[in-house]
Amino acid sequence: MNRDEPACRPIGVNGGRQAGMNDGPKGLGALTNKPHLGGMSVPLSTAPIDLIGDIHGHADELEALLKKLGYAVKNGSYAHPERTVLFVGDYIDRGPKIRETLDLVRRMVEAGQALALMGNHEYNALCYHTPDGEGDYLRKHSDGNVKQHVRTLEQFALSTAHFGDYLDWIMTLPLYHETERFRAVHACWDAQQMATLRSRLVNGRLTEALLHEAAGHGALHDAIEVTLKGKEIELPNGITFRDHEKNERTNMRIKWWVDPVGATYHQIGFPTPEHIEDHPVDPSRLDGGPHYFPDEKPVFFGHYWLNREPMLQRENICCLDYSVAKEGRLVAYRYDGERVLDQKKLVYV
Ligand SMILES: [Mn+2]
Repeated sequence: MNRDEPACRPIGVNGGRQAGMNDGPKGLGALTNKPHLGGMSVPLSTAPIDLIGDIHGHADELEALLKKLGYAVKNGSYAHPERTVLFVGDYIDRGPKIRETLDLVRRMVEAGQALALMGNHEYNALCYHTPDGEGDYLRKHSDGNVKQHVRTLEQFALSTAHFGDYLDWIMTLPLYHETERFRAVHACWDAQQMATLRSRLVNGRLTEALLHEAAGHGALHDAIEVTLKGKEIELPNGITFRDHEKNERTNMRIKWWVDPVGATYHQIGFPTPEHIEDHPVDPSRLDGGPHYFPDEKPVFFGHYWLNREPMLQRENICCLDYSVAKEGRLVAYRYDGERVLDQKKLVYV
């Protein structure tokens, strides 16, 4: 596809974003400092919260899950008398109701009922639609990338301006969330990469300048890649496999909470591709900080397209992505501040 065609035109990212949106009375500031939860005055960090996994345009399942969790529409937005929601990202891509999903999530955020993190698909969309100043875009308009982004753009075909407005909103989403009780991120919490994000992002969020910087090489690029897409390890002996998109891969995603020292590929893969011979892992092939320890705060994330019955990975590790976009489940964890997570608090449709 030619980049001059309407579906590929850069929209929204360079203008029209509401100045000071991050500092307004809504969003993170309201949630962490002055929550208005049905008249209660409790800091969200200790308030009950429902963490919800990757939605990928499945708005019907999202509504069903919210209702199952006791949320109901109030003043145009889903709300619960005592609880709020944290979404771990990936609202777009696939379908069939990307626009409805964005509308629902955004309304909850703007009503102070939810916090929405950025997923890799939102980040990719920002890069795809942002000119690099040299005649291309921060995410190249290669055939593969065009094919991926068109699925989302098709649903906004009648109103690219509307999607531009959503890109501006996506730009305001934080890349991580941490309270004294728990942590949440789209794909991976790595101490070293998080230190980079804490020192570089503005209130956990990107700016226009940081978006451009991250598209190049360097510490910020690496930190965003790992945080939004996960940690990977190169497979031994030139072994490759095909992922769920049928792309040939030379790396596999790993359980970043497992000590790689003494582990084998089967033990550390998340998931381990079929037909991979089991060998000890060479930990020197892994970048970044140490693995996530069992005595750290519970951490919630999505991203991994799991395809089994929802279960905890460990008592402080909870992946919430069970492939709703591939006939799987949309999953939530009902969190009440506990240090040790409880399998029975996973709720799904
Ligand atoms: Mn993802």
